[in-house]
Amino acid sequence: MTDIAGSADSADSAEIVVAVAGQPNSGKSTIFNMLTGVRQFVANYPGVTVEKRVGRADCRGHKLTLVDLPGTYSMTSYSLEERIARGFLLSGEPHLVLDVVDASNLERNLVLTFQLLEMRMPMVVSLNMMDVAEGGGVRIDPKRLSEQLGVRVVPTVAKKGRGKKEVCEALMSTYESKDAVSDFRLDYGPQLEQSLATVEQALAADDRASGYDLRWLTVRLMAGDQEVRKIFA
Ligand SMILES: Nc1nc2c(ncn2[C@@H]2O[C@H](COP(=O)(O)OP(=O)(O)OP(=O)(O)O)[C@@H](O)[C@H]2O)c(=O)[nH]1
Ligand SMILES: [Mg+2]
Repeated sequence: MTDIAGSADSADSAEIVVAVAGQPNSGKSTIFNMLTGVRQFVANYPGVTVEKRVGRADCRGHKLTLVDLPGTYSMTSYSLEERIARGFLLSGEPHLVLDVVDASNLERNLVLTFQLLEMRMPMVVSLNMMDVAEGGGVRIDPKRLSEQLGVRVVPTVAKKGRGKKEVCEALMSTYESKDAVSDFRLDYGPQLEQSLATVEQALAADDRASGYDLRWLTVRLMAGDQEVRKIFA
């Protein structure tokens, strides 16, 4: 599965690699800075000149390598940033995704969260900008959201360093739990679901699909994703 994946030489194998993903301006870099402090360096993604920010953190005695991904509204393949972010997630290098969500813009931000969940990687949601959300009268129940998404949800105010310990704890608990991948499944409605099932069945017998999550591959193919289509070209 190397066609659309872009790996990078950022971590020792003993380290836990965390990809920090999220929509533009959700506070990814602030969360990244909060967790890594000054232990940062800059590299490039293979083949492109886009800056790759990498940092180190210690969580509960474990060494973490964090990668601050470019901000993307979705996880398709329409822009260079999206291809880079998705390529890194699919490279097999990250063990965990930290999805930074702007709590004051929850509905729009969840579009990306759903796409990340469809990639079926162990994930933690940082419900950031809680101060802005609360200031605007938005009330979110993190526990309820966590139950609905099937992942740990941690309220944060990254700008003030609030939630650092809790994010660390959630990352480690997710890493250590055996059923770390959420079974959340977006329902596309009876008609589409029928078509998805047919395509997924066909893909199950196709060697080129091996190594990918079949449901994710099916959804992306049916959405006309050019990068994913290349796998079958
Ligand atoms: N009020 C408030 N501001 C925040 C919080 N977290 C981040 N910010 C601010 O929001 C702005 C955007 O934060 P960044 O960390 O640069 O966001 P980003 O997701 O890395 O943005 P891109 O890399 O451009 O996608 C900055 O001015 C931060 O200081 C928060 O929890 N509360
Ligand atoms: Mg940033």
